[in-house]
Amino acid sequence: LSQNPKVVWFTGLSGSGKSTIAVEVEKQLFKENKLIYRLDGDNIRFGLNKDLGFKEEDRIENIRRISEVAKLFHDAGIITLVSFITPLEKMRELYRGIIGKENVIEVYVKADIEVCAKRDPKGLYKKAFNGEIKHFTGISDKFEEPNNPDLVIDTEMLSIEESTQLVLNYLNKQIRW
Ligand code: GGZ
Repeated sequence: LSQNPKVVWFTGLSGSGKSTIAVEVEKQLFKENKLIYRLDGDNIRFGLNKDLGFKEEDRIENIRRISEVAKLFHDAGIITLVSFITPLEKMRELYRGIIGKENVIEVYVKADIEVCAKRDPKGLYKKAFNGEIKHFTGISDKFEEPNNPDLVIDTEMLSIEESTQLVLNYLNKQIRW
């Protein structure tokens, strides 16, 4: 457990690298025997939030519930890595309000929409361009760049290893393990 646990909230476009980096950070901290937990689409959108889609009100409710869960983990002293697009600044204000601004580290995983669309690891951008997926972030739905992130990770410039290291360095400065 940590004396001053943090919620590390990764925001960024689909395909920007949020989950990849969060997984790598988790692996490294796990190796160091740190107590951590990771929340992402795979364990939240298929369970707790399986009733929610991608309309704005659903995304807001998605973020609200995730924030409440992250707050519980934080209360328990567990460092929590949270990786969701979180496309609008009002959603980021929502999680800061619920978890407490001082308890959150906001990491903007940055890559241009063209780059994400080219990576297209799951073929979702192709579907969004074809109109098969509506409300797709960055294509037919809004993504606002964060106003004041604690850390910006430019995945067009940095490797996964370098990106992971930047997050770990930042955490090691902030957290008393
Ligand atoms: C954006 C979508 C959509 C739409 C399905 N828009 O790259 P992925 O696949 O694995 O991660 C994306 C994930 C986004 O869910 P979040 O819960 O992170 O979004 S939010 O924070 O805005 O609530 C993507 C997939 O779900 N996906 N449809 N329309 N991403």
